[in-house]
Amino acid sequence: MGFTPTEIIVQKRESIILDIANKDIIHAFDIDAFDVHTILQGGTTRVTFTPNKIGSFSYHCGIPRHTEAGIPGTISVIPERGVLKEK
Ligand SMILES: [Cu+2]
Repeated sequence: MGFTPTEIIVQKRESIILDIANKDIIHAFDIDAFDVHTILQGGTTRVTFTPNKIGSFSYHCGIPRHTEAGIPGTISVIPERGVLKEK
């Protein structure tokens, strides 16, 4: 009922590809902040998205009752390389 790792750090506007392995019953991978909602069957599921805002956001399994039982992870989005100050 948790993800490993529990924290990922990415850059804003970077194309993110996550290959998520699920060795358990059906789960989901949800980052509400970026409207990412993917069902994880057994095996590996690829999730792609591009974070468009800076900050700290949580990801979790959105299957009913799993959210409450699970341990959310944190995705930290940092400024793009070469951008010193965000407006
Ligand atoms: Cu789950």
